[in-house]
Amino acid sequence: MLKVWGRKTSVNVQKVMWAVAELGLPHERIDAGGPFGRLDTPEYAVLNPNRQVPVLDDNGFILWESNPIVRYLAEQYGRGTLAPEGRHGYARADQWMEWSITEIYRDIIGVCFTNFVRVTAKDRDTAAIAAAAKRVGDKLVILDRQLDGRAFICGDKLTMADIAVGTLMYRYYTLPVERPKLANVDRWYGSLSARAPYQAHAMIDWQPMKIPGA
Ligand SMILES: N[C@@H](CCC(=O)N[C@@H](CS)C(=O)NCC(=O)O)C(=O)O
Repeated sequence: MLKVWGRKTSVNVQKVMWAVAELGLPHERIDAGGPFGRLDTPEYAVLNPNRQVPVLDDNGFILWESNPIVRYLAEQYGRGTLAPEGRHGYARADQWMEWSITEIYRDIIGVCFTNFVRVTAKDRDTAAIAAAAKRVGDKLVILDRQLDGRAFICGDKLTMADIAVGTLMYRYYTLPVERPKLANVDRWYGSLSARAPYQAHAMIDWQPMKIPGA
């Protein structure tokens, strides 16, 4: 059976778990990271020498890095659904997965989320948050154009592209940051939020993760 190592509050674990749920794969998730520790053990270093979550174990095939895990699951178990058929369709979905990491991840998670959850209110860098939110808003204009006339990023079906980008969106929409009005992105996020697998794995309340004073 498929095993996923990682706490459910990790955005990168959420991405993998959402894919697993969309594919309907029998699985076991093992808590690791954050308050659960485990990452500094010698056994965990064998699974992932970076000592991070998530890690996938598919009957002995071990893989780390959330986007490659999602791509693997999509190709292995979701050809024609999460993994678009054909080189061009697949590459287009892959392009948006990469975009999520290179263009918006750092500002949403590394700057905004981190400042609201891991920094006390007194030390919060509000200028950095505002600048990051502005950069994300500008980038999401590009996504808004892509979603014009499309239900999902690559067309009428949910793909691995929606999983990679969409996982970040729950945090983006629930953080107290300035967001431009983007009708297509709002509609798309609304449709993700209506899916049971997204609700179960990506819409995880992050308020309890706040450090005291945050
Ligand atoms: N690029 C990696 C990043 C993994 C990562 O940053 N994981 C974080 C959680 S989101 C982690 O393991 N943090 C240590 C911990 O949870 O204790 C991926 O996409 O899988």
